[in-house]
Amino acid sequence: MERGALDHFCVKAMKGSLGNCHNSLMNEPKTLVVIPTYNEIESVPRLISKVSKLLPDVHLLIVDDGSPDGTANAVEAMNQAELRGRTHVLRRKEKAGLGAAYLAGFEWGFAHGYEAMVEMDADGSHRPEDLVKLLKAFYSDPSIDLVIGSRWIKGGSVVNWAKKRELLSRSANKYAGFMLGSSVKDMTAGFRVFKSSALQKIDFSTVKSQGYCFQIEMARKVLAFDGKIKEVPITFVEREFGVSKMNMKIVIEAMLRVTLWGLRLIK
Ligand SMILES: Nc1nc2c(ncn2[C@@H]2O[C@H](COP(=O)(O)OP(=O)(O)OP(=O)(O)O)[C@@H](O)[C@H]2O)c(=O)[nH]1
Ligand SMILES: [Mg+2]
Repeated sequence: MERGALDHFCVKAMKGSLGNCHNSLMNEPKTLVVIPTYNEIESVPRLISKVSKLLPDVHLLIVDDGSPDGTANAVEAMNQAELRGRTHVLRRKEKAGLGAAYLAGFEWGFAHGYEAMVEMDADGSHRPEDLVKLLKAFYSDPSIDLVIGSRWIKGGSVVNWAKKRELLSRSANKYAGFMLGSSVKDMTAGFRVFKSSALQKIDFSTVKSQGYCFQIEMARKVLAFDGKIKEVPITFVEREFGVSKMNMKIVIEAMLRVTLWGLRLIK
């Protein structure tokens, strides 16, 4: 890995000691971890603490859609108390879907000049130790546009998922791969690192998906400009706290759009 690449994040996580950490305060943060939230007050403070301990150089952006449980206030309080301004909260009025929340987060990231933007769920399913792996892969190869944390490649796994849920995800990914002619094994994965300049090639006004189909659509758009995608195995852990926002509407949206894209009935 290049020296510059290592400077993006603390190597403490990889070498296991504070003494091996690069002098993080000397470096401009170049990586923004975007975390959309809706009623994640039990999960997101734990996640923020873990990520910022493991990766002191990254900044975090919580994109909250007016969570009635006070998620945004809790994060702001935490930011003042222990995080010293490394975490930002983008408050949106109402629940408008994962896709819209990410696009707003990316726009914020562009405006603040980050070079890389991470997508990460708030619910603990995406492990901070895997984030270290994703960033390492991303920064080790400047030609990469998108790193996907994959459950469905060798070395990837899911923990505490019902068989039914696993089957749904595996089949959805097989179907998407087949319909879209893509060799990406986990198109629906929501744990990713995008190069900002790659995201800037995408016209956000053409991104229409809201649920996890958003992930398929974004991967598809990267493939459309021949962007380089690398999958890195991760361990996905079922959420411990809070409630899943997955529902039938989200599944149908994905099935429908993938079919229409595959048959070239929509762009
Ligand atoms: N801002 C915002 N965040 C959302 C919205 N819907 C889901 N999220 C967040 O997106 C992330 C993923 O949502 P989950 O409910 O975990 O859905 P999922 O991971 O697809 O499904 P599960 O595996 O069942 O948890 C979590 O951090 C949610 O809080 C939304 O409409 N707006
Ligand atoms: Mg989840």
